[in-house]
Amino acid sequence: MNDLKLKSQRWVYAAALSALIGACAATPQTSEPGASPAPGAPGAEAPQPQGPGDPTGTSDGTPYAGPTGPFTPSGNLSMDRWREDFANRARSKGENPAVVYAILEGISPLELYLSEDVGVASTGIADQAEFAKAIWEYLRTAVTNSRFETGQQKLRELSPTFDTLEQTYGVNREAIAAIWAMETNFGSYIGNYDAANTLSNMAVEGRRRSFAENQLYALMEILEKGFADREQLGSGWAGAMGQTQFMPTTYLAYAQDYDRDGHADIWANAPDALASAANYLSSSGYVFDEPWGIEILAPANFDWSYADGNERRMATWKSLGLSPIRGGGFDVDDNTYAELWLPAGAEGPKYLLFKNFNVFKTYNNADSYALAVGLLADGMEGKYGPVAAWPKHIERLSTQEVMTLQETLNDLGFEAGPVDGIPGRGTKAALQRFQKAQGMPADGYPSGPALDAVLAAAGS
Ligand SMILES: [Ca+2]
Repeated sequence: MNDLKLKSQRWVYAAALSALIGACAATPQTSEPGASPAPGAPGAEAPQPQGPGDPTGTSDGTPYAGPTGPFTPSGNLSMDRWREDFANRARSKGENPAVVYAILEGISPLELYLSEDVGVASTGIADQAEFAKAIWEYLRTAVTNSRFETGQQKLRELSPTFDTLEQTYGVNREAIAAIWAMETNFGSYIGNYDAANTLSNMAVEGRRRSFAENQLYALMEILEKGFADREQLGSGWAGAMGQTQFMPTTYLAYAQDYDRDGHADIWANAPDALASAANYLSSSGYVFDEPWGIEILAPANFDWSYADGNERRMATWKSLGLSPIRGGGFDVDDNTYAELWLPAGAEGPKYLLFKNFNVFKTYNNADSYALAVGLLADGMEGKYGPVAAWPKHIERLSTQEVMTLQETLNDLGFEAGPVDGIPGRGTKAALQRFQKAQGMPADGYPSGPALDAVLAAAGS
């Protein structure tokens, strides 16, 4: 923009108009599902994305037909009341009564959501592995030799499919395969819940009712448009469907019918599922051939307060003395932005993270999940990590101790934010400010020694 400001306003307008006309003339509508570019036009060689299905192309286009009621009682009064009310609202919104019936008939209470015992109902929902375990414990079950081997085998078996996916969506094959591994262990475990049932349970449970009802509307649309059959709509316990674990709204927005049989079958058809994941990653901003992260070494006495969540140009990181732990130089442009991240403090593995790391997090918003995806993708290329050892010898903090840390940092004026026992970015930043003020390595790692130092400074 600075360059443009030097030119006259008229020139800018003329250039923009000419660029726009040029773009319209030369570029086919490559993002339009099913569009075919003119022969010889740029992009004519690249395969075209294909949306969730083409009901008018392969089905006869008639509306979904079937019984419209009455519902069989579910055995749970709250569920029956909610269903009557929701079905009425859906029909008055114009949903096809046969579709409403097909989605909501046969639902039944799941202990996971509707147990009388609060302890049962909250387990699994609140206590997600990504947050409860040490990161190396999480990675030990997520990033395994068996997944590297299966991944390499799948990449060989489906090599032409992955070629097409890279060309069409601009997402590296190992990244797609790593997501596939994380979500359903390469399609071997797609969950044995019925999506409509688990989402109905979520709606009745109530905390996420409007979310669950929106997902149920999306299921109705999938059925109405003939993208999938009623029996296909299986999911995991939270309603995520198929080999790439798409919520119904995500399916409608991103699912792809790779083999063009009229249905985006993310459940049984691996290429459809992989194209869907690639389309989602691509739409989330994936940068082809850019690393998700590079494990680094830093010079002695490096100021770890640079690990503050801010992105800086590679030129800056190089000038600060960071280098790849595997040796050689960074194979990334100096103007590319990266964030310095210490998943387990200055004594553990340390990474420069690039845009693709955050793209992985659009799938599951946990740093540990994105790290697992990245490590799996690298391992499928024979590049195993992390190179540095995890600092298992440093005492980790319990939830109660994290709360003490947060409370004490707040008392000392370092503003750790809410005292919730979760050592998030706010807690780490506050600890870094404390460490820096004390002349300690400012890595923000909420460890036993860090808590001791904070308590000592508070005189307690
Ligand atoms: Ca298909």
